[in-house]
Amino acid sequence: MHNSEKIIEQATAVLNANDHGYYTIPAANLYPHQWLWDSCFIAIGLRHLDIERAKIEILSLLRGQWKNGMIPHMIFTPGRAYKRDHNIWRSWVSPYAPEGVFTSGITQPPLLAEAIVRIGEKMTLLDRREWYRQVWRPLLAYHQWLYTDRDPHAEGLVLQIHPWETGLDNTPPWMSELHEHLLPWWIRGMQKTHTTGIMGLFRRDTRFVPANQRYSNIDAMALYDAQRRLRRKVYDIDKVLDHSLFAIEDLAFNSILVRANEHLLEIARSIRGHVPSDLLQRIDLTRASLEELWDPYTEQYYPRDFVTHKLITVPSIETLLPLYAGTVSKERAALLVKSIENEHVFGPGFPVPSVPLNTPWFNPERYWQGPVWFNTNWLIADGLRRYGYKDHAEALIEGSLELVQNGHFNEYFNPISGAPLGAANFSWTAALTIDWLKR
Ligand code: 9WN
Repeated sequence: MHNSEKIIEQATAVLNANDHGYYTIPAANLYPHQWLWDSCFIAIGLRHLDIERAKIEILSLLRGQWKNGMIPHMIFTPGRAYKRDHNIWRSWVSPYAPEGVFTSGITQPPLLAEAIVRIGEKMTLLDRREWYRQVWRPLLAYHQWLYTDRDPHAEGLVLQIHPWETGLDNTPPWMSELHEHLLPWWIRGMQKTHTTGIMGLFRRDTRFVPANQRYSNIDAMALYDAQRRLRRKVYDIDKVLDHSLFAIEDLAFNSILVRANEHLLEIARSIRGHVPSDLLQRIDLTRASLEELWDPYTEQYYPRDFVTHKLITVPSIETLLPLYAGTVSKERAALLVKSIENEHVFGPGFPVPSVPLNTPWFNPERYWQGPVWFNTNWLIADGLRRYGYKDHAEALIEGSLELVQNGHFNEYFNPISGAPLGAANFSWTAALTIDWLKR
C-alpha cells in the first residue's frame, strides 16, 4: 500500500473513532463535546470521504445557533455525565439560547462559510445550489450577528470577549493583556503566595495531557474566572462591555472573517441570496479596517484593544493570518512570508510554530505558545497559495505531513523535534491530513 493511502486509512480511523453520529468530537476524554471551528475543519476532511456526512457535521452545528444568530463555540454532548460541563456555561440563562441543547455562550472563529464552500466544491452545480440554499439563512444570520453584536461602533472589526473565542486559548497577545489588566485580586494573591498549585487538583485537562503542555494553573484560573464573569452578565454584550471585561479586536478572528465574508458573497451570488445593504457596507469596511491592525514600526499586524484602540504588539501565529484573509497588499504579504522563511522566527524544523522562536513567550511544548497546529498551517498554506507562493505552501504541507508519518495524529507538535503533543487521535489533525493528501 502506498504510504499516503495508509495515512488516509489511519486518519479515517481517527475520525470514525471520534464520530458521534452527527458530529465529531475533537478527541476522546479531553474534548467530549462539539466545537465550532473543529467541526468546520473536520467537515473539510470529511468531504473527501462522505459528502453527506460532511454536510451533517455542519448542519449539526446549526442546531446550536442562538435566536440572535450566534453560533456557539461549543455544543454539549447530552447526558448526566456532562452535567458539570453544562452547568459551567448554563446557556439557559440567556433568552437567546436555543431550546433542547446546551451550548456555551461565546463563539469561535467564523470558519463556517469556508467549510460550506469547501463541501460545495465537491458537488455538482445543482447539488451545490441546493446545499447553499439549505444553509443560507443561518449563515447570513450568523454574519449579521457578528456585526450587530460585536461591532457596536460600526468600525468594521469585530471584537471578542474571551480568549476561547479566538480558538487560540493561551496565545501570548491575549495572555499578556489578561496578566496586565484583568487578573482578579484573589488570583494575584494566590500568585504571590505560590498557592496556584491547588488549582491542579480541580483541573480535568491535566488528567489527560501533561501539565507542561497545557496552560498554566494561573492562566486556567484566569480563563475560568473570565468565563464566569460572562455568565454573570448572561452573555449580553451590552452588559459585558459596560463592565469593560475583555474586549479585543482579534487579528486571527478578523482575518478569518474577511475571508468568510468573501465566501458568504460567493454563496449569495450562486443562489441569488439577498445580502442586506448594511451588511455589504460592513463587509467592505472590514476589509479596509484590517489594515488598521498594521504596525509600521515592527512591520507586522497585531490584535487591538477595543476600548483604547492600542495595538497589542505581542507576536504570535495571529501575525500570519492576514495571509489567509487575502486582502492585504503583496508587499505586506511578502514581509510575512519572510518571517516564515526565517528559522529564528516562524521557520524552524517543523513549520509553523504558534509563537515565533525569537520572542520570550516561545515554549515548544506549551499549547498555543509554541507548538505547531495543523489548522493554522492549513489556513496559512491556503493563503500562501493564493498569494502565489506555491512552493512555500507545498513545503508547509509536506512539513506538516511529515509530522504524522508515524500515524500519530496529535493535537499539536513540537516545532523543533517534531514530537507529538497534547491529545492523541485529534480529529482536525486527521481531517486536514486527509484534505492535504487528497488535494
Ligand atoms: C476551549 C477543541 C478546542 C479547540 C481550541 C483549543 C481548545 C478548548 C480548551 O480545544 O480549546 O475552547 O479546552 O482549551 O484551543 O482551538 O477548538 O479542540
